[in-house]
Amino acid sequence: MTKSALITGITGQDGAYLARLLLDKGYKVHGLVARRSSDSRWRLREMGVEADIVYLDGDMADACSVQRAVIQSAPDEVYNLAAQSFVAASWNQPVTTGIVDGLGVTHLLEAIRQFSPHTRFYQASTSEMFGLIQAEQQDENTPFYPRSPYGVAKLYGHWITVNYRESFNLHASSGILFNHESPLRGIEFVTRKVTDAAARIKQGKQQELALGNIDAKRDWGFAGDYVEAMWLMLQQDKPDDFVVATGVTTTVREMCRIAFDHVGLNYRDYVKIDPAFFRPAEVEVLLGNPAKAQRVLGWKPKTDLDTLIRMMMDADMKRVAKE
Ligand code: NAP
Ligand code: G4F
Repeated sequence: MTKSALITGITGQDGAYLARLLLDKGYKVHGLVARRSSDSRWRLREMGVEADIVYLDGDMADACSVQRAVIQSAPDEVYNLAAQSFVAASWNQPVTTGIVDGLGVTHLLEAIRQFSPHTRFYQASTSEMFGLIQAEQQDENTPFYPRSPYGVAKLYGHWITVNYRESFNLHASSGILFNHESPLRGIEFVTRKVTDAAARIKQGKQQELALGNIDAKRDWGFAGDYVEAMWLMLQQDKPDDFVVATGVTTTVREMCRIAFDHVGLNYRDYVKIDPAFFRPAEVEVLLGNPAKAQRVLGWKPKTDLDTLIRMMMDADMKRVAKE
């Protein structure tokens, strides 16, 4: 029997990779898409899946539309990827971030509880919940200490997922994913900002690159690997929470070096520090321990940072050349 999936946030980076994965596995894929004044399906076109998806209008802030999407898609699995996901923007839009990333999760869980309680649910939780880290390497038992309105909203989303699992016996799992990137990453995130700028500088279309805290460290993986972990969580008999990470942490500075090196440039000649890109409260370092995901799900990251940044650089070099 063909399985039905509903993906919120299908037009985002992870949504595009997950849609491809589920279509390849034979799922009927539905996508909740918020009304935008300009085209938001470019990533789905890049993945070659735009025509294969059933689109449902809706917004995570609008409980009625979320409920209708659940009823119309009759999903075996729901992947809640929709979010205002840019940490820096969350200080400027704290209420929207709280509604979409926090309360929006309840809209979806409540629709599932009332209309489709057999549906398995995945919540896109984040390593930003660890924020001011309470352990050198973070795992499922590390206490949370979010440092941004985004992290706080996501923590609500995480705990309401746990609560609905425990209260109503829903098959609801939370993936605590560390940073993951790809050529489809939004340009505002630091990896894409750097690979795009390095490509432009190499091709004479930009002179320098302004960044904030380049001493921050992140545990970066590849989005294509991470959506497999999401799917695996919903194939388990028991719902649970899982950290998904590489177990390696690297500074923004070193990531810049890798990107610029790849096109024969020295990042030190181009990167300028601009206080405008520093955050009101920073998450200085993140380092995940994916041992549980490996043990229970049989999941392991396949792509190291060097390979990932090279993949992004190659894609940006081609794209910038065509502009
Ligand atoms: P992304 O590229 O920013 O995609 C976010 C998606 O959410 C887009 O499809 C966006 O639609 C949609 N969206 C935003 N507001 C919405 C609303 N009010 N109603 C319905 N849809 C809405 O994010 P991503 O990198 O793919 O991440 C996917 C999820 O994982 C997010 O929840 C993010 O917070 C979480 N996460 C990401 C990472 C990471 O490193 N990438 C790590 C941990 C957790 P539009 O395209 O129309 O804007
Ligand atoms: O690429 P970033 O903006 O990602 P951040 O804040 O870690 O958040 C991403 O990963 C989270 C998982 O941990 C997700 F939940 C979230 O949705 C998002 O996908 O920034 C990474 C680091 C930060 O420390 C930031 O201060 O890079 C530093 N940075 C330095 N200069 C910069 C810049 N970040 C951005 N975006 N732009 C800069 O110019």
